[in-house]
Amino acid sequence: MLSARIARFTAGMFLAVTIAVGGSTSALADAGFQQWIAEFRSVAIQNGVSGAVYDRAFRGITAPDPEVLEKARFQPEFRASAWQYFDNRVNERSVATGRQLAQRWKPWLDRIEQQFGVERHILLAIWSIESNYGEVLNNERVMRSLPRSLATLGYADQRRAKFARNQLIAALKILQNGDIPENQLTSSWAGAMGHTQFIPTSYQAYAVDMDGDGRRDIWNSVPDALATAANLLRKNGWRTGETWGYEVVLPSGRKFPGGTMSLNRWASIGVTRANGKSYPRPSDSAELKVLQGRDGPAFLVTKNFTVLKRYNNADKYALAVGLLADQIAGYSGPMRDWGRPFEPLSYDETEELQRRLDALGYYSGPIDGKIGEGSRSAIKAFQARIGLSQDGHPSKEVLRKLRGN
Ligand SMILES: [Ca+2]
Repeated sequence: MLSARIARFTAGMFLAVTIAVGGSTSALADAGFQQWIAEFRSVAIQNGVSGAVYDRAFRGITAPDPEVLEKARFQPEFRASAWQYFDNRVNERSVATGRQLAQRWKPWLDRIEQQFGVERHILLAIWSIESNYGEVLNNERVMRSLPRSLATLGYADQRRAKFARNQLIAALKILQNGDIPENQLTSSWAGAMGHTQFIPTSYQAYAVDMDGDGRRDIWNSVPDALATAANLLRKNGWRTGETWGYEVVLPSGRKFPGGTMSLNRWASIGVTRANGKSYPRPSDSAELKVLQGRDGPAFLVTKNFTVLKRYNNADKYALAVGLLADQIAGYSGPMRDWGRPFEPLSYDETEELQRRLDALGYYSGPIDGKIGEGSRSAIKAFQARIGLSQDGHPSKEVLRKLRGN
């Protein structure tokens, strides 16, 4: 999702009226919400949105979206460890699908690379991680009305109110510009739109009409969406033909300096490439990133890594994009695997685990090979029933027990 600010928000500080349930309370909430919409109309008009566009955008919207508030309140019970984050994003399925789509969209990817100077595998990896190559856009549980979602946050989530108001103005201008009809203006609960999950202000800054139909349609046009992502990277300093970084090995028994040094300097203190090759551009400056302690994979990251973080300001995000891009392009890695406290499953086995948990009534979420809160809770419940320790890990052991059940 295209905003570090969103990711850092935590729950809390909601107006109590929106959380309470029950007849009279929800009626109250509706009236307050409708008043908010009525009042924000003049703000929108002051910012150059026509009253007619505003009224069309909010036609039929009378109550806040309770699922948006539910998502806004949700706090993961713990920080995902590195292997959880990467296994859900860089796996056999995301690599294989990326390779298929590289073929299907080759003529457009050729043109986008030519025009923006951003390599196709990076764009495919972003597409995968942002929307599962557009799959998420078909999921009505995930994609919702953008005006309603932003108005809900603006009305009922004090921490996000300013963000939501700014994004709502930008969203209304997208409608006013005719890029997308209002019934197709959908987003995630937090306002991330289309194949590449841009928030409205970033859309305003970077959206591209690549296919030339006169509309910047990142919801329905894959060329528009991928070119928009490429444009963001280019405008933030992407260096054509250069990598995002290198997997390295760390010599034992010493501490390493923070900050950036040339790859030459890193090599001189023993930080060498994991594949044994030399650095192709030894004078480039690079920073050391170790996400899982000394025993996990280590990387020296270069300028393009920081450009990727303009998409989402998290090291693990940029690293997942880089690693997935490399694998789609045919490289392997990382050579040193993420240390997992259990024997991991393949992608297909993870889907099988979810299907079996579903069949036994422990799980009702999507069968998508991604282990989130729902899958973890289901695994824990199953582990509890058969007397295993409840770690919630998608392990070979749990799958064996499920098969024998
Ligand atoms: Ca277009």
